[in-house]
Amino acid sequence: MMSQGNPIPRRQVLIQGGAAAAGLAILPTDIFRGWLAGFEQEAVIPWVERPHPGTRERVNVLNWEEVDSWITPTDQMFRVGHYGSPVIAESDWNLEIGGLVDRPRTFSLAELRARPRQEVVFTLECSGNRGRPSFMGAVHNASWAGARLADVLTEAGVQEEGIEVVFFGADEGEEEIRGATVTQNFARSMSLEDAMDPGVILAYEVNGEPLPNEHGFPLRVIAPGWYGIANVKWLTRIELRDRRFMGKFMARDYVTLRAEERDGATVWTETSVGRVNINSVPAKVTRDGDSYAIHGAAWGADIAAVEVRVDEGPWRVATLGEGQGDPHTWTFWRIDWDATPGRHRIVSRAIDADGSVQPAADDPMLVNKRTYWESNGQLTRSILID
Ligand SMILES: Nc1nc2c(c(=O)[nH]1)N[C@H]1C(S)=C(S)[C@@H](COP(=O)(O)O)O[C@H]1N2
Ligand SMILES: [Mo]
Repeated sequence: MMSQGNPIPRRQVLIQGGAAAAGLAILPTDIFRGWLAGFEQEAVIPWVERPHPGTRERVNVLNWEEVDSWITPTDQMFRVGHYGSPVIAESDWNLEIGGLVDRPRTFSLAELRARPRQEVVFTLECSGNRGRPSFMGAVHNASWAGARLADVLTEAGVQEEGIEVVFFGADEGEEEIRGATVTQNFARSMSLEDAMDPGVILAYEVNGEPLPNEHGFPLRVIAPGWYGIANVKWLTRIELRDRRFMGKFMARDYVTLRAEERDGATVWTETSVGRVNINSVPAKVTRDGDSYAIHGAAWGADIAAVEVRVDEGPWRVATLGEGQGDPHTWTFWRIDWDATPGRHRIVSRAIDADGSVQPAADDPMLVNKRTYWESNGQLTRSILID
């Protein structure tokens, strides 16, 4: 039951001031307590467009209609491994730091665990999420713990010429590169400046447990604010280099190709997938007696507002729930809906703290994009009310 009625988001209360002052007594945490319990009592009305049957089993993505906890349980987290999923024994493993550093060294897992522990809740999204109709829930919101990368780099003593930090995974595959066939490890890089961000950790735990094998045991990079690809699993080596790194997952795969109009001419740009973009989806429609509600999630930015539109109606402001104010986690939202029988189209758009709006599906930015990565356009879903 939605016993708390139709609460006013705190931001709105503050804007409306005086008349709504009574609303200030409702703390955001009170507002959302009971929502999750409410979810269970409400009936979920399935979307008309179903993902392909068996999708969940095949690629292990979230089923949005089943999402009922803000933290994604570990067994429901999607996973991606381009070169399979190596199984590593802790006793056979260490982390090397090398290249342009004054004090190259190795760490055992115990040595990393003994360092100051940093925790972060982070919504990790595969940049291919929503790039195809069958790949719709490649996103999870989990709690990670690990050692701070910046401290490890500082201790290693990055040399003057060291500008690029390359992260190598234990997983490897055969690649054909300009006529040569080579065996390569999965690798991604960041500029030294990005790698020194105090939010980036070398994570050994997720949701309070050691990393499961498929999520990178024993150690992975967790880089809040970056697409999944930057979060290198099965990490074995961190290497400082004096020039840009152009490995497969930086410069060939995970490249966004886009046409941009400049002075009447078309310029094609190719950019490496990196920081996450603002996004939102309507997750489910629920019914409780005669009351309908639309629930969803928004992420990829400091979410200031989410607006929802049904058919050709006006955009209406949703109520933000758990996650509001944290730019690195998803924010749950919901809105009451006076549903009428028939088929309806529901679309959401997220707006960040700077006022930037999630692009419409027909925004030139998206229409002129030729690759499927970074598909963050507004999502329209259909539903049948009887
Ligand atoms: N070593 C390694 N790390 C990797 C990958 C990989 O194939 N190998 N895949 C990346 C991609 S594309 C994504 S979306 C995330 C997925 O993280 P998860 O499997 O823990 O959900 O891991 C990233 N880290
Ligand atoms: Mo990904």
